[in-house]
Amino acid sequence: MSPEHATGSTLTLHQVADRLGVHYMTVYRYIRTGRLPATKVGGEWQVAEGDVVAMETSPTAQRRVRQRRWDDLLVQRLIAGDEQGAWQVLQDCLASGRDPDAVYLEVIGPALAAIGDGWADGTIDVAEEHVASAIASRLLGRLGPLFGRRGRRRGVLILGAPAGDLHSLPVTLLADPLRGRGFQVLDLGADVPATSWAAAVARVDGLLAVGICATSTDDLDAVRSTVQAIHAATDAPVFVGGAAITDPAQVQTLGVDHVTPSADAALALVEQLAAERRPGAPSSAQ
Ligand code: B12
Repeated sequence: MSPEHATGSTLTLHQVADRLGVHYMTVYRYIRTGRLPATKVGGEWQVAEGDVVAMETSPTAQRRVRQRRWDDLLVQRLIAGDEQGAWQVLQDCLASGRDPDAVYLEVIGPALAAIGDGWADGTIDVAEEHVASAIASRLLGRLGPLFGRRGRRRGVLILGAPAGDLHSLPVTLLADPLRGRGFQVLDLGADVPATSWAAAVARVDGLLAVGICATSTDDLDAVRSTVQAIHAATDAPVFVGGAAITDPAQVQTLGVDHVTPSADAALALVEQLAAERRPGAPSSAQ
């Protein structure tokens, strides 16, 4: 509780959530990240009402209300197992003027990350997280056609996750925005053995690049052997990104050509590789 708001009544996490019109997980995140002062009393978080008022009236909070927190709304529907409601949130978001890229990278991605935080904190159980993931997969399947683009393909890309890594959603979350930019993307999905990566890349002539998405930190050895197998089968550059790619020293041991710390960085890299591929374009090493 901050000293200047120490008087007055206190609210529970759920009461604060109702008051601010956000999911209780979001309030939990505010507390954990220090944005909302709180104290734990008998295992329950308590928040001074004055601190809630301060948050309600802050310019950031007001901007949020104006913009609507689409990711919060989506988290609520996903956790409730309400696929139709989740779909409606995304439709409303698109109708408000956000483009499909923003829906993927600024709404669905952060909503999934929030659900992962809740799972790690114990505020969301495994069943809720699994239901949310299954709905998210179906939502991406329904949204995918929005990224269709007519005209000549700008190059072929192969994306996927290494053996042992079951996270396919982050792959699709990048694959579709790349399709929207005119690239042909083969999405290999999750848990792809190194030999299958090698076979897949060898089947494509003139491959622009290969992207490995490593989400589970347990699977970095698999990334290393995947990179070796791909390099033995194609000259195409290999880039790696994803939540597991955090330690620069570790990254150096993976043997990749490029590292992409975010979806935006991955999109920019592919654009750069396509530009370099154009006849007469100067080539650049990393
Ligand atoms: C959904 C989910 C699952 C689902 C996956 C379903 C599916 N079909 O994908 C299931 C239930 C299978 C699952 C399993 C597990 N999960 Co999980 N999961 C998640 C969750 C909630 C969402 C993943 C997601 O889609 N994120 C959204 C995208 C946007 O996230 P992103 O990584 O930032 O993706 C972007 C970047 O990678 C970027 N990018 C940058 N460069 C590049 C390059 C390329 C080529 C690509 C494609 C993308 C890319 O673009 C992406 C798109 O924006 C995350 C939480 C989280 N924070 O992500 C946990 C999370 C990833 N899981 C976690 C864990 C621990 C597990 C399990 C070990 C749990 C368990 N005990 O069984 C298992 C691991 C199984 C395995 N062997 O892989 C941890 C990972 C911790 C770690 N770093 O190792 C997380 C972070 C949860 C947490 N907070 O602890 N999980």
